[in-house]
Amino acid sequence: MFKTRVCSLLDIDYPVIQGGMAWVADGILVAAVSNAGGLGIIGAGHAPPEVVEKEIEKAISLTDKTFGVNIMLLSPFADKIVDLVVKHKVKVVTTGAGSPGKYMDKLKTVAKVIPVVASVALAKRMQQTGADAVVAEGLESGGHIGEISTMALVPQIVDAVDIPIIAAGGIADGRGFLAALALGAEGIQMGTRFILSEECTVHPNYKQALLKAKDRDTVVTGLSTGHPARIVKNKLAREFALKEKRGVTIEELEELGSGKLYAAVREGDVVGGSVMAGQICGLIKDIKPVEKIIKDIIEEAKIVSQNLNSLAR
Ligand code: TUI
Repeated sequence: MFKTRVCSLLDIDYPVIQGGMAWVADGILVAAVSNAGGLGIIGAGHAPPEVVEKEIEKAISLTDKTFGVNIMLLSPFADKIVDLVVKHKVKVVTTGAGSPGKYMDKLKTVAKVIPVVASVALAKRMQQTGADAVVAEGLESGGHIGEISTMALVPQIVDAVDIPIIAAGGIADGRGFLAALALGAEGIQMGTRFILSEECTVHPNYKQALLKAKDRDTVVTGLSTGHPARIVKNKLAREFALKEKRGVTIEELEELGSGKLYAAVREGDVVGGSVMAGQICGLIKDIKPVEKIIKDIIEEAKIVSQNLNSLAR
């Protein structure tokens, strides 16, 4: 059921991918997702290579299944993370916040390369450069985002390229999964849903902040820096809005954001820290084991698909 090109490309049972969230997606979460038949992805973010290498080694020790690493292209350590991927023969790489063009040849010697894109133009460029698939990420996502919603972005990219598309942004259950397939995607990537899993090791305050958040409780900060990010509304978000309204320098805004994701995720500072989450956080009411998250999505999608089928008769 729901076997797509994404399943054969990545050697996974279900076309369900866990977003490579910085400071969040560690070896434990990643191994849990891959062991449950999806694809776990370590989030390198801005972390130094020693830290990322430990998580790669942890994932290797906890699963025999395929897992991946996300390279955040704004990181000063991106070159070093590429070297780590090659050293450990990591089988899948996703990239974010830029174009991985200059790393493509090197990465492709060991890994399937799946850039995260937020536009048709970049999706086409990535196909030309040799990408194996792309993640089409809508503005509903948490963290750094583009300008187009998932509903509008996915079918436009599906029509523009031949490689498989994985939809991301605003998906957390079987309805979202099936909707993504209806748009022509061959898999989904979820972040927020996997933060609210038993295996996710983020600070309990972070999970509680997400459980409490309703539909309108996220906001996009840092638009004027050119690197907008969706976070849960809090004191930091208000400070960002105030400074942006006053027209402070990009440097001052970047200074305000620096280290704030780590503070929220690992230290539990959900007031002054950056609580990145997608708009779908309002839908998620429970913390479940990773395996149940994936199984529930597939089961729900089967039922919804049957309901739609009878509606179409
Ligand atoms: O990368 C993400 N999400 C992230 S990265 C991150 S760490 C960070 N923190 C603060 C500021 C910036 C980053 C937190 N969340 N998602 C993938 C993604 N990539 N979303 C959007 C893009 C993107 C945007 C523009 C990719 C390419 C692009 O243009 C590149 C080009 O050359 O056209």
